[in-house]
Amino acid sequence: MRILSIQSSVSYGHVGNSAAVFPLQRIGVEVMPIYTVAFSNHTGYGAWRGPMFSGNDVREIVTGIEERGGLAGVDAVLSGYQGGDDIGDAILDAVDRVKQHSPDAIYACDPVLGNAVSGCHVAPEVQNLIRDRVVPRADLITPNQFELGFITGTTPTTLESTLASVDRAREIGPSTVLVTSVERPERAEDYVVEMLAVHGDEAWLIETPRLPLKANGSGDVTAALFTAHLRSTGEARAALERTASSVFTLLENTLASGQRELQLVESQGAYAHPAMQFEARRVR
Ligand code: PXL
Repeated sequence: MRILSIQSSVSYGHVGNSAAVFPLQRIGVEVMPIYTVAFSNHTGYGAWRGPMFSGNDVREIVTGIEERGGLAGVDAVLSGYQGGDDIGDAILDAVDRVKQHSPDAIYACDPVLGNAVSGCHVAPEVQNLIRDRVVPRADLITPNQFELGFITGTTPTTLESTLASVDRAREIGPSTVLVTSVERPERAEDYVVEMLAVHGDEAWLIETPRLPLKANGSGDVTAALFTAHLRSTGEARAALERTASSVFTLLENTLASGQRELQLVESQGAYAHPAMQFEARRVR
């Protein structure tokens, strides 16, 4: 399996490609990372150093890979958080060029906008670009519930309304949707986290205990593993169960370490041999 992954690099800690690449490699994926920024650390610290790259920088790297024949045999293009507003067009350009050389490749887009608690944390022009031009071109999207609402102009809250919003999203373009956090006021328990995967005519829901930590980069690992597992198994259930298992163990290890950054390398066994401690339930 070969994945072209267009995301951030950070030297200290793990977000973007610095979170996605190693777990993918650990499960045997040949990753071609392209960097959108080269920062010292993630922006959650409030201060960071290092350059942002332009859309043209990204295009140059894609061209160089193309000249080596590296856009053939690609299974997926993966993109995440977009800093500048010209990166979106460069990503769409990369998707076009990959699909020319690898017609079966899918475009997996994590439409990073923000979350229900802190609101949107990307610039308004990037939000609109993602909703209006990027998502329609994606085959797989991995929004949280807040992002799903923004993309579809809906307010998903219950499981039913979340499924309806997913259907809306699928009319816009992507055939597969992974909702990475389903918050449901109809459920009293706030000690669980739910993820919902809709693919073909199946919808699968998985529940994991809610751990008391907010770790930057966990969404990037989730999107990367789900993309690879979906591509290799073709099954939403298997992809969801493996991904949830790996990410939960990663978060458990991170919590136990007392560190702020994901214990990404220490958790390597969880990617290759997930404990499979959770079972998905079919909800459609
Ligand atoms: O996890 C997404 C992400 C990507 N890139 C950078 C970030 C973050 C989240 O903090 O700071 C630079």
